[in-house]
Amino acid sequence: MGSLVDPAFVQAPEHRPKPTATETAVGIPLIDLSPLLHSPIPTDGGAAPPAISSLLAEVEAACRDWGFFQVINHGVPSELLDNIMAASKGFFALPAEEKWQVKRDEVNPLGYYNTEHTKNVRDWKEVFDLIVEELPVPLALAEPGADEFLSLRNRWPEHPPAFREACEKYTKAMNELAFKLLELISLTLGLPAKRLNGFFKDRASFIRLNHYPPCPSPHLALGVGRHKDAGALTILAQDDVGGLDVKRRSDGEWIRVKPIPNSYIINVGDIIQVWSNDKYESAEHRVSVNLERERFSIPFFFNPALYVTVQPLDELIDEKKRPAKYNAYNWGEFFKARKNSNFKKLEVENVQIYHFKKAV
Ligand SMILES: O=C(O)CCC(=O)C(=O)O
Repeated sequence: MGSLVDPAFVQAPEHRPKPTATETAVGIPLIDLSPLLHSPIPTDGGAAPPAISSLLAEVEAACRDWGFFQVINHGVPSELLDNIMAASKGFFALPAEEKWQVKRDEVNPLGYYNTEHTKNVRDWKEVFDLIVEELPVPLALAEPGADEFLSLRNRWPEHPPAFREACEKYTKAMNELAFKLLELISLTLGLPAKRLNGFFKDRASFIRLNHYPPCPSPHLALGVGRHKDAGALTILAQDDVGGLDVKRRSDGEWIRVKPIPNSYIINVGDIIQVWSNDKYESAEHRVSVNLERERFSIPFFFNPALYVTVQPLDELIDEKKRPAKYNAYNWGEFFKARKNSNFKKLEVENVQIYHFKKAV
């Protein structure tokens, strides 16, 4: 079959999806968060109740072996997801001219766009980005010269009318879930539950609404090319179409994540990889598209403040036995470089955490 899409979307042969994705019975782990509905996360250093201890063991194994897991009984009311999904569908169904009224540009990376590139190949999708908390100006500055961050302001479309409210309510619920997950992960690293919370005081989290239209050449293009998430944690909602593929660590096979109603997909990002000094690794993933059905997904990217210096946590480092594997880097600078390279095709590879890896 030849290409029916613009060459800008065509992946190199080695990165094209196979005609059939591997949907295995043993996919990414499924974790039931209901123990959190009955017992609080222990923050006083005391022993965790048995239900929380076994939850921690599951989270630890999932972060270590996959970097990905799905959660159910997470406590997020389902109508919040229904409302934001409806808002997203309503927005993407608008005429192109109306969507362009709220388009992102090189200065403010928030709003609508349909020209994102991942690893310099165009993605088969359109997106709308919004920041969760609009940042007060001085806090947004990572360093002198990073004045692009002054323009991190949401662009709200006029239609559909419930769009803004649906996004804001959903965002609040995501923040709560993200902090619970962060605290669980901190405990699995042998740290106090709230050890990582301080990095998120002026957090630069954002939400993306993704729309993947049907694609005439799904064997050549991808909805999102292979990538790892640069932030701390991602909480993803997807509809029932399916298309998210995760690279299995044990054999490098792409595994399709099965849609489960009212669940969220969680993945650890590069920042947790660095904080944990590689105990946990952020996993490569991508999105396959299909011929017939459009697909919608909503990732929530839980990110620390832009001024945070990211480096392996002191408590997990031992100069002799477990030396730090990464040099420190500034999160705001990293975020800015990534956003720029996603906006347009560049001739060079965009910044990756392995650029900060220490020579051994
Ligand atoms: O749509 C999905 O399932 C994943 C989206 C994703 O990886 C992204 O937007 O970075």
